[in-house]
Amino acid sequence: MTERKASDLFVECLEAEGVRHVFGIPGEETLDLNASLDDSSITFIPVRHEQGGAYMADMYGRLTRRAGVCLGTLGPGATNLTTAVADALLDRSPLVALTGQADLERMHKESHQHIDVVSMFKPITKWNVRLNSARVIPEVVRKAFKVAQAQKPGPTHIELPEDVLASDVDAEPLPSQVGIRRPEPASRELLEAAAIIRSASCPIVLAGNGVARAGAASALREFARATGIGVAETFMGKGSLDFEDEHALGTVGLQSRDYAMAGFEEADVVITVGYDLVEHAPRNWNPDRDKKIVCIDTVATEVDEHFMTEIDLIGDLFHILSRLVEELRGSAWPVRSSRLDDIVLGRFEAGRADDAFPVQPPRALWEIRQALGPRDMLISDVGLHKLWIARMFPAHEPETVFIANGLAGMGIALPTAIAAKLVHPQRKVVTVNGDGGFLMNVQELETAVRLRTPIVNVIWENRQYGSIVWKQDKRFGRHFGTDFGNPDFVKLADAFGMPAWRIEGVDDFGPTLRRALDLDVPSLIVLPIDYSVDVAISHELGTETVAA
Ligand SMILES: Cc1ncc(C[n+]2csc(CCOP(=O)(O)OP(=O)(O)O)c2C)c(N)n1
Repeated sequence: MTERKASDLFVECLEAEGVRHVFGIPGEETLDLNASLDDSSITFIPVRHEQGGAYMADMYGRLTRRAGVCLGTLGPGATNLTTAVADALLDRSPLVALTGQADLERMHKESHQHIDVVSMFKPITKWNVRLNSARVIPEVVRKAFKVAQAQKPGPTHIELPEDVLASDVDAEPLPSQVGIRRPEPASRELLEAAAIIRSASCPIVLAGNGVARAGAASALREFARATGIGVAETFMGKGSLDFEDEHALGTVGLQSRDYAMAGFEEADVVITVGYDLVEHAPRNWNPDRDKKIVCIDTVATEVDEHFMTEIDLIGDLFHILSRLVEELRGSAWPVRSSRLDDIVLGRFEAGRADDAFPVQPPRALWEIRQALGPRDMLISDVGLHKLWIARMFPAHEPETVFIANGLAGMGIALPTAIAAKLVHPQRKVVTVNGDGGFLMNVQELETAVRLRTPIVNVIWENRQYGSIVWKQDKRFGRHFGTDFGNPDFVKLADAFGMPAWRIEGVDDFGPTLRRALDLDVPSLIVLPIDYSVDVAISHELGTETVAA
């Protein structure tokens, strides 16, 4: 063992965790840490706002299953991180946030830029600590990654007082343990669950965010094929089944009757798989509390009066689904059609022939689907466009359509797309944004240009906070506080040094999108959108149950 600067040891510990990138903005209180990063195998990626850096870490973690790392300095750097850290908590992304801090000896008194950052991070992290001594760096870093990556994944935070990182220390990194513990339910529980499902006259699966997170989509597909049981997906569960799979019942959650139209009304047993209640309250699909619920998840479930489960199968989703297939061999239910899917996909297909301009959402989504391959990625920002994507954009594979539906913060799409492209350079990445949300993290266009991450950003321009207009019009018959002007987005992109186009006719969108996707630099497309066609595409589907 050799004595060295604590910041060097800290970075060695990050290397031991397999960290390859740190996204953030350096500060005066992180001088030693940034110097140590500069001397390491880790690439520090400067961003243009800490929120952008934390969103990049969020997506990096989600796609790699290893915690993404972001850095901000004390005070304002730390406060700027919080929105995206909170997103990682509610969307279940492994993330480790690092913040600088003043010396330990000035923390007890009023002091420049000092706020109690650890208290601030408490409600938005799974675990959160101030590094009080250099000696414990190996334990603290290992714990931060272990907790962040454990099911259900989420953010942790380490505060780094400047004097602690500048001190000398003699210690070594602890080995990273990446093997995920794969606990299994007891055989008795599996048999009991199989018996409940076997006795069902009309079982149905509700698949959530956890399916992709646990890498269980192929097991779910096999479960559906072997049993005939249909699968409805939440917004974040999109792609658990290929939408063309005969067992796919569609994406539920936008309107009150989605669930009924997908088959929940007649269902007597609901099998939830990786379902996070943060997305849609179970009241929406179990209003009378009369469904028998078999819950398959990675950790013990939330309590909700509409989600009182018959049995919880807690453990590895892939394993549990495979075991249930064995137990249910011989019992097969008839494949059911979904009225929801018929309405939505019918409207989607009809979109191809819609030549209205400004463009209506179904046509815009139809063009994007044609331009992307099955494993390419569409990342939605938050607004009315998100509801259209959730409702209508058909997914072939898990982790190809990203809809932030936990925290649902505007401005998520651009920075997360940069990280997605870093992780999967061979896949095409498109973002769809409202003109409101896009400006919230527009500064990261510079990061995208600098990193040469060829993402295509499509802005649906309507000069309004569209989803709020939609809600206000419905409730009050008028809207207010929702209209704004825009910069000339093409000139703005040009100022960032990237190609951009404004679509002037509906038939231009598809070819322009293809052209942009062929480039090896980021680009931007402004698409005038007409939101007058209601996202609640059918009165049959009832009133809306979600906020954007
Ligand atoms: C950071 C943040 N602020 C406010 C909201 C509330 N909100 C949800 S959607 C929305 C409007 C989005 O407008 P825009 O980005 O233009 O997209 P559009 O609805 O027009 O598609 C607002 C204000 C939010 N989700 N996140």
